[in-house]
Amino acid sequence: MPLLKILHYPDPRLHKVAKPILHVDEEIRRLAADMAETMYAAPGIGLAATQVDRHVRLIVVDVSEEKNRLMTLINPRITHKEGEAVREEGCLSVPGIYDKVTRAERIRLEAMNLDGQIFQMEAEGLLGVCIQHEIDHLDGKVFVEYLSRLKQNRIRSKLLKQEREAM
Ligand code: K1U
Ligand code: ZN
Repeated sequence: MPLLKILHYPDPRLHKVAKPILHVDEEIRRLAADMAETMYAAPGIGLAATQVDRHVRLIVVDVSEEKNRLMTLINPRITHKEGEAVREEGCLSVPGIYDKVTRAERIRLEAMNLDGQIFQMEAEGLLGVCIQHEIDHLDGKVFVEYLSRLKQNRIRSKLLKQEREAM
């Protein structure tokens, strides 16, 4: 299965809002499998379809040490948020940049699985943070947008310079 190319900030395609998935078909299942392989290879603990330039509401997440608890969430929607927690985040679309972000400590969400069944779940800790981070991607938001304008400008310049030097 092919590894997918991950878009890097400040690529404007990272700000597109993803569309809901109406039918879970073979194409969606293939995309989910390719995204999981790309996430594990990166390596990362999450990946949103937006990051691989596919603008549909699909995310994959696996925060386990053993990398054996893959979750594929279709049309994920947060239905309840509770508390506040500050955690250091990274992003495969913003390589080499880590910073603290404040998010809800606990979330409840609704999503569909690859069999097209809707389910509810609760998440906290790293899983909760990662799901919130990935849903932000589907809404066209990159974690650096929680940082100061000064930091955002520095990150943009640094990554543009890295891209130029890699060419
Ligand atoms: O969305 C992404 O770009 C994936 C991102 C998810 C994430 C990490 C930390 C906090 C919130 C969301 C990553 O996976 S960055 C890489 C990373 O954190 C990691 C990589 C290997 C092992 C452990 C963590
Ligand atoms: Zn990210």
